[in-house]
Amino acid sequence: MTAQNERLAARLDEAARQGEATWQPSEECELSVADAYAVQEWAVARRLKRGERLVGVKMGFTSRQKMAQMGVDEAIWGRLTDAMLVPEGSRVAPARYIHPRVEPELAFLIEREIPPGAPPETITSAVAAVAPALEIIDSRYADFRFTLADVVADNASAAGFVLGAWQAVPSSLDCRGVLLEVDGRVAEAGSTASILGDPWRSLVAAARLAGRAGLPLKAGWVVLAGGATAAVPLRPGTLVRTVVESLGSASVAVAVAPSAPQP
Ligand code: 0L1
Ligand code: MG
Repeated sequence: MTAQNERLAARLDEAARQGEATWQPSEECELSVADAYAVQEWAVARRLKRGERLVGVKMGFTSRQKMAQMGVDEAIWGRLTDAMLVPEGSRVAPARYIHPRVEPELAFLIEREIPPGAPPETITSAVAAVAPALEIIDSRYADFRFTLADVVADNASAAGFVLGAWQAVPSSLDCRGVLLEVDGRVAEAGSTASILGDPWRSLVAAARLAGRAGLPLKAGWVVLAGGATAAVPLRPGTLVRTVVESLGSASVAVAVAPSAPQP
């Protein structure tokens, strides 16, 4: 770890802790994607030192549109800790985030450790269950503006996740309808096909990318496969729910922001 990467990791970690945006590494230095993953690992290591536990990984840029927008042909990944888990149906405090957005996802529960380099059949057969999920993304950068390396360093904007009830693994997961509702109204509609064409492909990519970093997917871990629709702002006082065809739902409420003190 270079002194520069260590400094970037500390700055990003502090921005997440304080819920305050910071500037992009690309504004002050040249950061390769490999360096950005090192910054991500170091920033998450600071969380682990404070007592958080790694509980899985998330995939990002898993839709063709997002990849094209970023000019990349590979998805990115980030690390999930237990402190990011928001219990299903609970109420989160908006002050915890900077400018959160929420997107509907599919989650995999890993039953057996997947060693780096495992073939696709080993990866898919290591899954115990699947669940509808919501991911809360909260870029630590102003206006959600970033380069590829910036967002990788920022742990792929990971901030929170909600898991619906785990379900037995169905024979196929592609082309399931997905709704994202805000206060009972459909805000976005999509399909699990938007997740790399098939969420199983995203799981295989997650095992490959994390494995490349020397991180085997462990028993009990969760893999968030990627957004099935565009993300929408997570606004105070709203209830957000996703419904995934034949798999159920996951929801989260956002508390009303505390009112400003009266003069
Ligand atoms: O989970 C995602 O696909 C988001 C990856 C990071 C990019 C963003 O913050 O939109
Ligand atoms: Mg996501």
